[in-house]
Amino acid sequence: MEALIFDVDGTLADTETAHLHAFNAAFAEVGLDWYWDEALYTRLLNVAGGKERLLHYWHVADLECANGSCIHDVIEAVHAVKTRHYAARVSGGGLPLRPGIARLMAEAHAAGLPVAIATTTTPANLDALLRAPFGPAWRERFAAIADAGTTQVKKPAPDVYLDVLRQLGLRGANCMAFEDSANGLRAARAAGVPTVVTPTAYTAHDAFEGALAVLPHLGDPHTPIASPVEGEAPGWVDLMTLRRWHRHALSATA
Ligand code: XBP
Ligand code: MG
Repeated sequence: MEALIFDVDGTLADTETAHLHAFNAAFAEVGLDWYWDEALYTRLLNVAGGKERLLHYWHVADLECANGSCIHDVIEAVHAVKTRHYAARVSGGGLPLRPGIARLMAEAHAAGLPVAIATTTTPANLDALLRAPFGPAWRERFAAIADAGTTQVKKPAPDVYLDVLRQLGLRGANCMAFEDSANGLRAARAAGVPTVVTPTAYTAHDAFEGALAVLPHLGDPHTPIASPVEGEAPGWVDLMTLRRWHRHALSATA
């Protein structure tokens, strides 16, 4: 196992409620009488990418528009306002990392194991979320980053994972991915990356066949998880566990 590749939204942190509130704040600010509740947003999350999600909602809601160009302009404008609201909500440490993330990244750093990010979210969201836990130089923690600024085609397409693998100079099979959603799992698997899934309430209903493991989160000494293996003590996922799971995954495909 030569690198860890993390998704962001739902994986590094449980961010989608903050995204939802930011979308609704943007609708109100621009004067759109739209409101997304959690049930609708959970369904809309099947479309990765905030701009793509807005366009999907526009078509599903069969909304009027003078001509095709206005849809594009409205979506760009609404999404820029939404990104400002999201950054305001999560910057300054408003949203903690999920259990095990900081610990696993520290273990990887101590072991000299590269850590990367493969996300469909907007670059500005990364800075707002990661500046607090990792400091202003947070980008130095990551050997490679692919996001909506570097890669146009969103998950479940593998593009962000292929971009990260190209930057790392590694094969997908030699890495480990961490995701929260079916779209993310499909993207990582399409790039050949063995994947551990830690769903959130928004994605708990997704289907995760092909995942190496599906866990409530990665755990920590103070927030242990029930062991994924019957009879093993509750605990947390550390590098040794991941290397063991990765070896099993490689031998299963050999
Ligand atoms: C999840 C997404 C993003 C966020 C909203 O990204 O699909 O679109 O929901 O962020 P990840 P934007 O791949 O990290 O799970 O509005 O910036 O797209
Ligand atoms: Mg995600």
